[in-house]
Amino acid sequence: MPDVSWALGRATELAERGPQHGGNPRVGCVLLAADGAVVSEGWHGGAGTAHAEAAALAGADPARLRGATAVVTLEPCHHSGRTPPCSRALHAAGIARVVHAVGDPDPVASGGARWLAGQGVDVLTAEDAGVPVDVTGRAARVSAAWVTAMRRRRPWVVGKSAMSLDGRVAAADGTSRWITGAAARTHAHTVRADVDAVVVGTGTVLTDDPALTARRADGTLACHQPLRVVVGRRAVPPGAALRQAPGDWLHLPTRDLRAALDQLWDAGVRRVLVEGGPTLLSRALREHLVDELHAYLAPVLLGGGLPAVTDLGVSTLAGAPRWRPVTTRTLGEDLLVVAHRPEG
Ligand code: AOF
Ligand code: ZN
Repeated sequence: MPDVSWALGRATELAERGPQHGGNPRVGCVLLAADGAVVSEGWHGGAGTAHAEAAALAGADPARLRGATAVVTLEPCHHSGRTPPCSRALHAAGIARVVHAVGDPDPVASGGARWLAGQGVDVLTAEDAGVPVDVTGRAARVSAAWVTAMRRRRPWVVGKSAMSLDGRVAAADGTSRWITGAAARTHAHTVRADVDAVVVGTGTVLTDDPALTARRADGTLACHQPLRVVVGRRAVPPGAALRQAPGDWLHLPTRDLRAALDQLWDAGVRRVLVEGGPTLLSRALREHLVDELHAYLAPVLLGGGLPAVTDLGVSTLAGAPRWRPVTTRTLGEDLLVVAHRPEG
């Protein structure tokens, strides 16, 4: 009996190799022969490249696929997009059983599970296949941001702030460079390189004049550059650094962040990093538009200055939203706390 739980754990690891930018989910796939041996594995390397199932099938000995089980983190697609449908490819290869962790919420691509079942393939959710909840949970988390964005039809929003231990992003005189150290700043650039768009307010452009490109520790540009977006009514000065830096940028002259996100969604943006400053981040939080928070905490105390977040309408502790911590890690002398918003 193939160990489907192990295979789903492995498929999750494989999925994590894929990018979070580009508009497609991270997906991993393990093909198991009837005797439980691994036939092959695959993952999705980003929009326009082979899907996880197709990648796994491509690496398999066709003779070993008759009666095999495909274990996938996401329901196989059933559409011809940039690549052919995985549902048909799995069926054509003779796969007898498909186990998937979560359904595909994309109305254009979904339907693979039902179609495969109609062809006589044994289609099971991971839960129905008896996979432990912690393994299924990890498999679901690998594409959760993308799934949530698809369901809501708005980009997944990561809000970032680099602050002192007492929650300030600038000292009383406005100085803010640099609160966090090199390791934290390098990490923030890897996050920039894995989103579709980075969003800042006009205030940040005027005070910090950021280039907003994704750079490596040595200063060279990362392979993937996010679309750089400035939101707000004030003009972007002709000499602004972001105008000089390579890559696309966009000014959305509105205060309506929700409308800006809708516009970005229509342009194919699925994952956004709201980088600042505190005015924009606070507004995004107030409007419940932030899904994931990245708080970089530096061991410095300012005792005054500009707070990272203001005016959330919280008047008593019991009324304060408690975010769900996802990970905590040290970066040099700094600490990074990643948390998801309470409602999921
Ligand atoms: C899968 N396996 O590895 C991925 C899936 O434009 P395409 O052809 O890349 O299709 C994108 C859609 O396919 C995407 O919106 C999602 O519904 C599904 N992604 N499906 O079976 C994969 N990446
Ligand atoms: Zn597919």
